[in-house]
Amino acid sequence: MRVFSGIQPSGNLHLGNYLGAIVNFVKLQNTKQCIYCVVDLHSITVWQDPENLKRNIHEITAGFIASGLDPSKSIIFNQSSVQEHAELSWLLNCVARVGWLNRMTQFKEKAGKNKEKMSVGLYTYPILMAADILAYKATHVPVGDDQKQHIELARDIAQKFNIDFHDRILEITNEEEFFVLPEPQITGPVTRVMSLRDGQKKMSSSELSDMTRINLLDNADQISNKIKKAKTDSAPIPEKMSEINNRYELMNLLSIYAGIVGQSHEEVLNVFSGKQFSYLKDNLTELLVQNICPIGNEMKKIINEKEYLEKTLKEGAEKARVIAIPVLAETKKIIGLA
Ligand code: AQP
Repeated sequence: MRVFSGIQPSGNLHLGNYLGAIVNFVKLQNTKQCIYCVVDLHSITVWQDPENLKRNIHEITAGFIASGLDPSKSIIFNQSSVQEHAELSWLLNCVARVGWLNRMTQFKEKAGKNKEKMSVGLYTYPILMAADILAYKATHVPVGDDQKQHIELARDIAQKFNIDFHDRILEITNEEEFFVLPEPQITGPVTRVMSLRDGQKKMSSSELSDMTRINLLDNADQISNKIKKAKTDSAPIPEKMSEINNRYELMNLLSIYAGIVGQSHEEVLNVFSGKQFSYLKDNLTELLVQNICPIGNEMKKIINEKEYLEKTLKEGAEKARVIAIPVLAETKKIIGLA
């Protein structure tokens, strides 16, 4: 069993990344071989200021370590330093079908009405993601709920490759299949954290307003201000989950609380039912300050240790390449390129 996942260095590492993905990364590193990547090639599918990109790569790396990832247990590196990702991605571009990409909802959401003006990279992003995973023959991919469709695409690509090249695979490897079909692990404490300003939109690093998200680098005052101003409604907090219905913002605040304390929604609702929203918000603020600020403070320290971060990424890339180089070489052989 091998775990692979990644996070884009697009700035604003947030509570959604933490609860949806990183908490799981940390858990898995004690029982499985884990590979965690700062996916810088993915981040440049939309404009990144070159002056900030390196710092953002360091920020994610520091976020990983401050959250509990141990570079001696997990392989931590940045994507562009392992060239096999990009090369395998091209080979898989020739396996994936246009119709499959056209179904990707994330591209549709991000491009909106400006499809023609988006980078081609944003459109083919899920194929690079498939290459990230398949280059390591990863069996498990811990992600938030928003990435489910991309993992399904990675499975489709792996399966088509295995079918298209079946006879070559058998001849060269003596196996029936070459690529492993990866399983999504959507089991974080909260699989989709929503925006603090719109309970039907995902909390996101690219959302213009910083008030929509809690960043891991936010201080206590920022957290308090954002939670205070988080959108709510005027109805009282109900007694049963079945009574929450379409109250998305309430559901989001309860989910964040439940995710951090490790309790069920029902248990959390028992504490807050009948109370004012201000009581829920004060308690949630306290909880976030207690749990997120120490991570942010540690991140701030580690971000300044540039040599340590560079060394960690370099050593991680060397370990990653030991796995990815033979996979790419065999892929090329199967295709007939080598
Ligand atoms: N809101 C979220 N709730 C739960 N999980 C989330 N993830 C992202 N947002 C949420 C998970 O975090 C991992 C890294 O995702 P990414 O690299 O796509 O991170 P991002 O750039 O921060 O994603 P955003 O915030 O959605 O930004 P945009 O909109 O700019 O792409 C993944 O496992 C993801 O599921």
